[in-house]
Amino acid sequence: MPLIPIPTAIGTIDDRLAGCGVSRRSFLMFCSGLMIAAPYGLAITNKKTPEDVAAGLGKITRPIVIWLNFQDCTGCTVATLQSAHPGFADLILNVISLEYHETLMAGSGLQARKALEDAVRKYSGKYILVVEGSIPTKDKGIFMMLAGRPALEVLSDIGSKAAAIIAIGSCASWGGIPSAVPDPTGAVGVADLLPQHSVINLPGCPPNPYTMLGVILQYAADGTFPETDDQRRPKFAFDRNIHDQCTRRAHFDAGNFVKQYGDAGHREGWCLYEMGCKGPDTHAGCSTRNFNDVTDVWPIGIGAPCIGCTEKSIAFKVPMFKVVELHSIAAPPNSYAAINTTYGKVSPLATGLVGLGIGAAAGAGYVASRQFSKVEGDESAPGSKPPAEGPKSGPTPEGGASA
Ligand code: FSX
Ligand code: SF4
Ligand code: F3S
Repeated sequence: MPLIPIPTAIGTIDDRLAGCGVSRRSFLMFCSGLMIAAPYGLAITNKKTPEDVAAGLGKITRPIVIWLNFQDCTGCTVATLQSAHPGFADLILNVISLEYHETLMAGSGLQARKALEDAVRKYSGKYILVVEGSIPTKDKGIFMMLAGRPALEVLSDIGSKAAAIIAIGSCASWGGIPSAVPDPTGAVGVADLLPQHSVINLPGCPPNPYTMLGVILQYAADGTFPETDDQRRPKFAFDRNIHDQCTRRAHFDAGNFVKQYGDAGHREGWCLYEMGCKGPDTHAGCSTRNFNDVTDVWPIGIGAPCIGCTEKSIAFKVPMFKVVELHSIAAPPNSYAAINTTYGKVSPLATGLVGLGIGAAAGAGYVASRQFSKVEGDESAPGSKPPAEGPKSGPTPEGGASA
């Protein structure tokens, strides 16, 4: 992809930070946050230390960003608002140059419209367009009008003048929630309408803001997008399977499954597979990157199954509680011992090699037969008893703490 010249009047990130009194320490924290969010596969973070990352980033001319909202819930914007390193104010004022974002700007009506027109004219061919939300196509797109023009027309006009387009969220990537059956507006994503354009998809409902930031900064640094997969998703953020690094994975392997919200297994943090968790079929970094800069804040971390929001063929298409087929990964390895196994007894059979083999096979068969028990009301796990019901320490439903 050819290099896109970025206007120099905007200045470098270093200049801007120095001029605004943002501390070096704060910038280094931002850089280390990016390194954690994108440990590999992103050129700007492929460095040894946060200082090295800061040295590279500081020289980048602040990228010009125009952000359009179409059919969405504004969740992508809200997730970005929660970014802490840098804080949102630093992000939009010092790291990037956010020229237009109708949800965040003070102006409205004609004033806002003029700001958009001015930005598009001034930076034509040089800005990064971020699109949030899907675009209605049915009945010539009359379901969404912006200043009297269908969203379809606005996207085509402003998108064609952008240097590159980032489709943020599942709605902008391929339709998302508005495209769910019966899809009354004919909702599609940006790449469906501008297939020849330089469009990168950052699906998620919402996506992790660090992914967007990494992509924007890499583009500003050398005019390229990171390597993508066949769905235009950057590999650095979507190359891994949720299930592989899930904090509840040991429970899956041991066959410890939540059967009902609030049951004993749910309170103990057991695997949500039987509640419809789509983690085994979903590619995203949520299990390692979390949200809002707070450890374990992500769907499964707070006790909800993954709905596969980064997968075009899953979220809003497959019913939420439907159990997914296990394709690439095997069912829980039969050789794994149950988590709550008891110790201290040696089977007489296990004293010889033959005995070991027979014992393992018999035990594995028993575990496998119990891992996906279809017995109604069976809350137990193979080789274990479910955690006892009854009073526990910790928060009570009323909000107080029980002894
Ligand atoms: Fe919402 Fe964005 Fe979901 Fe969609 O995120 S969080 S419905 S992906 O367009 O605002
Ligand atoms: Fe985690 Fe879901 Fe996999 Fe269970 S099925 S280990 S909750 S990703
Ligand atoms: Fe989405 Fe699943 Fe992550 S629902 S936010 S991909 S855990």
